[in-house]
Amino acid sequence: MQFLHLADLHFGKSIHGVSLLENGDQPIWTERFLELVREVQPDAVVIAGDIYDRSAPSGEAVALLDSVITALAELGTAVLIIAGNHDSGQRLSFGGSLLAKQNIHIAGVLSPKLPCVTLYDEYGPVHFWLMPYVFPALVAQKLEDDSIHDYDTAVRRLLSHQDIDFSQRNVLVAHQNVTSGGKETERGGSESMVGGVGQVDYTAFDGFEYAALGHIHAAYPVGRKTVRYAGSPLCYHFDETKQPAKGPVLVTLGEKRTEPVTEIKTIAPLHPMREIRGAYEEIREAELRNTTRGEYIRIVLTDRKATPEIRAFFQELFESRGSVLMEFVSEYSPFGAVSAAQTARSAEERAVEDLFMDFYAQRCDGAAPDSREQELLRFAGEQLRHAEQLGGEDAPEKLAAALRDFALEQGDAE
Ligand SMILES: [Mn+2]
Repeated sequence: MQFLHLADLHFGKSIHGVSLLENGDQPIWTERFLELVREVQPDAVVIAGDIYDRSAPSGEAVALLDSVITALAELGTAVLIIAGNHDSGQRLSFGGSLLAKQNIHIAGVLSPKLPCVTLYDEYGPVHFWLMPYVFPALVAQKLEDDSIHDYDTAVRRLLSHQDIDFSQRNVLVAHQNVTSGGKETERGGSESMVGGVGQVDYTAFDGFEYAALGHIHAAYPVGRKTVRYAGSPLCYHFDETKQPAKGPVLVTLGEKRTEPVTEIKTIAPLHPMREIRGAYEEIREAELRNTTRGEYIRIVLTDRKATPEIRAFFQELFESRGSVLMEFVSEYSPFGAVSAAQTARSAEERAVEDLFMDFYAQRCDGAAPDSREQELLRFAGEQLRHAEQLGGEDAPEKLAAALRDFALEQGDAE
């Protein structure tokens, strides 16, 4: 059996004010992805969360997902989708039981018994367990177990609550911060700090043939080859241009007790991202000669300040080539770097933690919050996003109490 594992589509995402939907990046990626599906003809396509960039996606983002799953259904490919921390599980589940009849299975809202989809090949059944993004309070609520306080415990208790026959082949689809031995791994750069709080050790997935993970935007295995992040389909941050290739992972499952084979199938982006670093004159010379078209560009000046005049020059040059100058910064002046207009434009696209980090840096002369403050900040952001999901009118009081407990706990730990 073969399936394509992908994750973190973030349909509707903007980078530096450029909409990846309107500018064609995500629609073209979708076309190229469907070409890949036609070529490979997998039994299933598995999407491990963060389908949309925000919980209330735009009409265009919804239409794009609609076109993908419709095309996959027509190709006869099973589709398995879970909600990530960016998705609204409820919205994603719309029409879920009807779609299931078309072999499109969406796990949006967490239920104590996870949806399990069984597909068959010549070696028998393969059970796909669909676990939408979970956090401790949610699992505690669903399992009516007050003793769950951390992510690792939450995921293990939830899995042990399922009736999984490990003598058969099982695949888990999950969207969590999975680590090996507590070591934080290669982040994509574009995850922001969202959901960065709780680690789940990869050993929680022992027994599964394969764990199809989403959440971290880099593509890599965690702990063992077959617990794996697919990575986001496109680079969402300039730091990610330095990462190894990412893209859908083609997973070939053989018989029970044979190791699955994985292969990364890269899909060329419509607008490749490129960072240019150096002295002004050198960059100017090189770029006047370089006629590459249709790129997303970041310039880092190393020898002078990033003035509006220099910015205007490059902006015009790149625009004439169908490229976009997304970032123009100087290593000399970290705060003159991003223009106020740019910051304002992208503010609503960013996580509250990131906005606060910027605010903090501006107020404290470039200093960053220390690690304890960062943890607190992550925790607060996480709780805010969860408040709606958990419901209840006393959410603000609960948040305040949770923050206080968390701060005390962190203080004790130090
Ligand atoms: Mn995520």
